[in-house]
Amino acid sequence: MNRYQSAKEIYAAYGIDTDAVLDRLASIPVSLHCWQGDDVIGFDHDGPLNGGIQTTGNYPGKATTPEQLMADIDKAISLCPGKKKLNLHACYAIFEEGELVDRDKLEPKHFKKWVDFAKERGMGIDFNPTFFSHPMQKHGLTLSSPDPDVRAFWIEHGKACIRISEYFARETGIPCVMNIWTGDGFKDVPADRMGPRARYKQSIEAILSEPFDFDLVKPCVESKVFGIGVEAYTAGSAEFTLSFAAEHKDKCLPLMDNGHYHPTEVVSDKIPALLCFFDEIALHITRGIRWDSDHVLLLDDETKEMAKEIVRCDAIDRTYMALDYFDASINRIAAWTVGFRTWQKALLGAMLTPHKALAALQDEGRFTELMIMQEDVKMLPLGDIWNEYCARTGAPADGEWFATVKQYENDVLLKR
Ligand SMILES: [Mn+2]
Repeated sequence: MNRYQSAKEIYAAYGIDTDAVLDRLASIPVSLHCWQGDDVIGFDHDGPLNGGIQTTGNYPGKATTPEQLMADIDKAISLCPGKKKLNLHACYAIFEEGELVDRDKLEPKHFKKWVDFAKERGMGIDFNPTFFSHPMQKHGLTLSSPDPDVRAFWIEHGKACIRISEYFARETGIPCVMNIWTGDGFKDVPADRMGPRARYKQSIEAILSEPFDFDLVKPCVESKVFGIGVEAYTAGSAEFTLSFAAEHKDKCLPLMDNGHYHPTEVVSDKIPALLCFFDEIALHITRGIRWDSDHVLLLDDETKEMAKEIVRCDAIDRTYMALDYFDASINRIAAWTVGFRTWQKALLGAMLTPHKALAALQDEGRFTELMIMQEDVKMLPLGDIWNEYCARTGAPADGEWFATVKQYENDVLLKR
């Protein structure tokens, strides 16, 4: 008997059909963020990344052209099992030679090459207006600015992005999640906390007044408790965005990024809370560490707990999952690969957990046995099922993919 057959029998004793789990896991779309490949720069400006986010590190070989970024994404997805979606930011518009279009005037045609790329690979596309790294950020504010010209510019950008998102959905046949996040905030104690939020609310409402089909475009609002340079206050706080989404349920979803909360808060606990009130929710999956919200995803306790909540709440089809992190200090293709494979492992572990039996112990008040069983299932042979999953999906096993990355680094990245 091989290791998979042996593990399959162990899980079967818990009532889990591992073959069915592997089929299901391979069908769950997870959005891969293009911005890990070039440190969140994009192709529409020469300036640095600024406006509440920052990359650190100077690892050689980052992509500087659309062709390079697409080649790097291809390399990463070839190393990852599972169904992918492509996550783009508006600053990744691709212009013709000599053409430059500002963000308020972007059109679907500026993303046609991405659509071709996604369609050739059978992927849907998610999208994000880019409210940072741009001179129309005034005193660090965009949609919440007191300057009506600044707000108008960014509202037009948001509306343009809704039109582009609908284009993505129609072209690929897969709904497009369009996430609104701004770094709007203040470095130090504000004199007015409500004014920026009132303007932010009106601005997002203005963006969502652009006509769109909610079955095709899924606008989201993402909160963040702080940013680099906006440590004291953000307009888009957790309460602000969650309340906004609740009040606009007919055309907006809440998006939780697990790096965007106070360090002792956990998104795993927030997932079932939101599922009581929203038909669908969206996640940015990342790893916060001290002041940074964007380290490469690893298989730590909270990552596993988030996946468990999605699975045991029977919410795989109600949750849009996207990775969101960027590390410029290590090989960027390895960063993508580690994070994507990690989330696959977290989902697999969650799907191989006997949730109904555990919940029954809770409901029956048998807390001693619940504790024991929760500890016991941690030692089940997850790795053997993971290896089978990689083999069935044609992805390399753990320990077998980094040589490919190193070869690509030598052949391609170091020659840039
Ligand atoms: Mn995020």
